[in-house]
Amino acid sequence: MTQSVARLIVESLEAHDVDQVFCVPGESYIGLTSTIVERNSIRVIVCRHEAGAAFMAAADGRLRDRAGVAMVSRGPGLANGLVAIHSAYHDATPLVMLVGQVERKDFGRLALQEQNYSVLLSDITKQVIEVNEPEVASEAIARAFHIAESGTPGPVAVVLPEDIFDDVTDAPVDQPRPAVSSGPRVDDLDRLVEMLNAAERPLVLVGGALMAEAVRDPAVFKDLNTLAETWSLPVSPTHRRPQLFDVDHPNYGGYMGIRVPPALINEMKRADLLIALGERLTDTVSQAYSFPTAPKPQLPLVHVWPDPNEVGRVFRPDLGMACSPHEVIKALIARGAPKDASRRQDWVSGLNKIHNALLAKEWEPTTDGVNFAAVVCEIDKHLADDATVTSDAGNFGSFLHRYIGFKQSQVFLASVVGAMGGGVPMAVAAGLRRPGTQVVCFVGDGGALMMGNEIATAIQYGTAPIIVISDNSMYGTIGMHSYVRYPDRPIMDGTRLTNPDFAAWARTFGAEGITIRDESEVAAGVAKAFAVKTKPVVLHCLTSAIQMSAWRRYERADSIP
Ligand SMILES: Cc1ncc(C[n+]2csc(CCOP(=O)(O)OP(=O)(O)O)c2C)c(N)n1
Repeated sequence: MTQSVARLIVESLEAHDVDQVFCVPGESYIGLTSTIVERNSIRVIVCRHEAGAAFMAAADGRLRDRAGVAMVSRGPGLANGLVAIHSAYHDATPLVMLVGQVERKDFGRLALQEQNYSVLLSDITKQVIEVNEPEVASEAIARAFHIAESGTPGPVAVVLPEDIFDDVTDAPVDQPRPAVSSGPRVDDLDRLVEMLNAAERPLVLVGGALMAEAVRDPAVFKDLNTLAETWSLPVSPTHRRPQLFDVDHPNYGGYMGIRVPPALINEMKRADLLIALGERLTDTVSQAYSFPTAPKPQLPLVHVWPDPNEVGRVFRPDLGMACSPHEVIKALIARGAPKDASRRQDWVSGLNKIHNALLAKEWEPTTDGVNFAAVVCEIDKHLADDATVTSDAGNFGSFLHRYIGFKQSQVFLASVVGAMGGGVPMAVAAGLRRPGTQVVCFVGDGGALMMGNEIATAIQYGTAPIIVISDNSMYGTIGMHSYVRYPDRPIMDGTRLTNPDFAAWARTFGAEGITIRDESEVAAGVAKAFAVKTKPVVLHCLTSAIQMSAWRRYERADSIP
């Protein structure tokens, strides 16, 4: 059947289960947008910034373990979205970007907003697919999804010239390629069992690839818990994956986040076997390549990640397994734990004791604003078992990881690589995908004005996130880094911010705005925010700058002007 390229692309998206796309419209792909709207099978979420649209699409993808879809205009539109594409690339998050392009007859003329996307995106996408012939349009969509979702997931861009959408073709819809995954080799399993049996102090890190599998199959959590309990293994969720293990599980071996506190990392370093299960072992997780050391780990390393190009890329593991981490867990359970696994109980309990001590809900008083710990602990009391928590990047995030008792039934979304701007859009996406459930977003005053404009999108589409702003009047993380690296230099002018009244700002969007100025107002302010439910709430917290993170304070308070 002959049909337009635009129609063929929409049917191809439908074939890939796409039910919503995030965009800022542009004339370069108006033929596609209008066809989607006319056909009315896919919801178009119109955003305020392309980074917002792409962060939302990435979050939507993570919530379904499918590639989310963003549509952006050529040149400036795509340029605005780069931060989210970069983040998805580092975070191994599947994402399909549909990018407008100038008309084919003008290629190479530096026509209005023209850009060579194969060059521009070469280092932050898995592939750029340029569609210049109507016949390959559907094949391009199918390839984009397959590449975005396979191996190490990531972003793929499909570049669509403005004049191609009205071309007609009789090419059929190219159906989705079946998902490809593999289980462990028998020889490798034998070796893994041998190593595990011999280990007195093994440590299991769990990360993003296991998280992705859990989205499709909740049995992942049950199996992980069974493995930990029967084989006597401590389990440590890695940076920005805190909900992979229940915080109060006795086998919790401590959160392997950014800069693990000394008491915990020193004990972790006593491990005699490290098993990374679905964790890439990034700079952050490996504590800047010091645990494990790169390229040769200081202890035996088993690296399980579903992509042979990744296993062995940075670290030289003693055993590399390019397969599904869940399959490894299931295979170990099937083999049965060794009879003397319980000999490791002291090791497990020792780590767990440190973990619990670190997470004690205690904090020091502050004189220059609310200690954000008080707010986060109060919010933790209100969080439902199926809540979604999103986080922007910044030091306020350390309070979440210290004071929120995450559970496997909850969802946590953030840019793992630490891009600012993702928190609010991810909360909007979570509200759309998980209607009727609690969504709480944490963001600093810096991040709030970087991408807080997407509150308008939340209002437009009827989602009701609670957006908690830690307003310490500074880019606090950078202030901290300056202070630590150059303690004698005056640092504040380079990081200080003058902010609006964020509660009043929220009200101009039609959201609720609540301000917390003092610790005595925390309980009532938080309760009021959770009671709203029908529209977005901004909980504006005037927080201490002296308490620079959950773990650190300025010793020289005089350095805060
Ligand atoms: C897009 C982007 N720009 C800059 C940075 C560098 N950066 C990391 S944290 C941070 C400060 C965040 O400030 P704020 O949102 O106020 O949170 P705080 O650290 O004060 O808690 C900056 C500028 C970044 N990670 N991402």
